[in-house]
Amino acid sequence: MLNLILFGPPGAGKGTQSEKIIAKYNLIHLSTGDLLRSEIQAGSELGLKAKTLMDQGLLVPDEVVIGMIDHKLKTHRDAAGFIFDGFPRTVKQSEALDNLLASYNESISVMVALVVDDNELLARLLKRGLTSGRPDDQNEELISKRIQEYNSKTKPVADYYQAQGKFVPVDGIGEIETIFSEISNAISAVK
Ligand code: B4P
Repeated sequence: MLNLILFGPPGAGKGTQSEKIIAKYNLIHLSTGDLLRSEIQAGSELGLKAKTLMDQGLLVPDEVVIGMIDHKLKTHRDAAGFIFDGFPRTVKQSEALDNLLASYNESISVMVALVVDDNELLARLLKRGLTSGRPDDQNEELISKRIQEYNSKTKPVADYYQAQGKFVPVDGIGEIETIFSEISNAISAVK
């Protein structure tokens, strides 16, 4: 089974590259951002709570996203593998993911981290905000808050997987196809 974490700050290209990886490797896509946005759209209680936090650029509580991932892993027991996009975003989420996978005798194969500087992230997200309708892409202050949350809570996740020898950084600036080819190389090395 191939279990890939696609890691990086907001706007690094995780969603964009996920689509290409899924098409090539036939993996199940687990994007906590997409799952949360579906809950918001459905108007569920969980969605309403998540929306308040997401609209402020803040992370949603660990228990909420861990519960969603747990549920998805249970419903895709026959998958060829998973791509975790936007998850884990805290060390607590990383520990929970490792434990969940261990309960199926599985583990993370590799973490690919897209490296993009803050100015480029801001430019990309403001551009996406012109058409995405996403409240969290709408202004500079909110995007800076998301980057701040990433730096304080999410960056340590990279160290967590580096300590396991699973961390592979990839330059996330440039042509989408070039970046995808670098990611494919990182996957081939563990497949
Ligand atoms: P996410 O949905 O994960 O949102 P994201 O980080 O903005 O997306 P992504 O990085 O995938 O965007 P992409 O680069 O593809 O999270 C949203 C919110 O949900 C979080 O802030 C948080 O509140 C909550 N949340 C989600 N998961 C959570 C968790 N595990 N724990 C707690 N809270 C959680 O796209 C960006 C733009 O760049 C696009 O317009 C794209 O076209 C462009 N782009 C991509 N690659 C490019 C390239 N090479 N060159 C130029 N532009 C490029």
